Amino acid sequence: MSSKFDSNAATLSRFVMSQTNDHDLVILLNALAISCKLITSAVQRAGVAKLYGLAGEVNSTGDDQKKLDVLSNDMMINALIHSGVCSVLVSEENEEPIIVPPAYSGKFCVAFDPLDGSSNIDCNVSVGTIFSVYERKPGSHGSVDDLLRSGAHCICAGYVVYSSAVELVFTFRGGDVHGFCLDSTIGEFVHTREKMMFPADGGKRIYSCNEGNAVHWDDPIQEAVEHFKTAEQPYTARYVGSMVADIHRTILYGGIYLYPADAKAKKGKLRLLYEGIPMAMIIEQAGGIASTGMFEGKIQRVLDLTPNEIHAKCPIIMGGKRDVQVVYDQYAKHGVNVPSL
Ligand code: AFP
Repeated sequence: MSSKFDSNAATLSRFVMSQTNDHDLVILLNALAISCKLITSAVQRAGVAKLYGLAGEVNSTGDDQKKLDVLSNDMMINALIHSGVCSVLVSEENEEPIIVPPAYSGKFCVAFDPLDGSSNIDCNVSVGTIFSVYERKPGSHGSVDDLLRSGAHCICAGYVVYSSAVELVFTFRGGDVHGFCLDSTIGEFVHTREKMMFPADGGKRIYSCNEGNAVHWDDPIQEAVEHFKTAEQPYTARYVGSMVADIHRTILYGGIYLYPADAKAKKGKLRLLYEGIPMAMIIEQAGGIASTGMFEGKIQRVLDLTPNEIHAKCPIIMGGKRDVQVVYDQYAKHGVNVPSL
């Protein structure tokens, strides 16, 4: 019988329970989903609830904190601590790691950017949440060392984009990438995209970067972007300035996203633990490439990097093979050893 009501809703919780026997992991993803629903409510009511503007503090990155940054951070921290399954939390908004009190402590360590793209908040442009999950090392009671490990140790990663729809995208290590839209009528994330994959042919020809930094880029990056603009089939420029929105579009439509190292920011801008690693895991498991471009003397895979501190940065070149190859070709012309794709 057709009906506008779903009598068999494929919710996020149901999906997670079907994928793992680890009850603590189910609880963790439930806590993450709840925090993202709370953040959705705050983002959607930002205007009427007078949540635009600055909170008056500066975060770990040196950026001015917005009121919504602070509120979203509190929402995530409270939900994760009270889940009882986390021992260490790292947030973009907190200089120091948060060690969960023993009464609530559990086996997971979570790094997150509660509200990425917050400079877009006050004009209602898409923002997002990004998270990566690690398990404590055997014998550890929870310390930053549990998180200062390469992307190979990340067990699960995801992001939520708060936009015309609210969508949570996540993957378990080695698994497929799935998308879940928030159905506001039932307050649940519902499975809407199965096995998300980059368009096989590279998809739309889109390049996405902050070209205001172009004078600081190295020659191969400048030449790659020039190639995108002057190719026989020229590319279109799209740049939201919220990594979540730019990466979400790149996975769905195709193209390439670049935030490279440059002469003024030798490690790039983006943060490894809660931007680079989770997005790299999602990108690779959706069939894309997640590279650093030239970083510390060589071209590396983002997931091979090990952060030396919780807010470590990394350059990012992410996209489909067709377009990352263009960047690698420019490096090869300059005599750099490039990985084969
Ligand atoms: P904000 O949260 O300070 O807006 O930074 C967002 C971000 O970390 C990432 O989401 C964007 O892709 C990138 O920075 C934009 O940086 P630029 O403003 O330098 O282009």
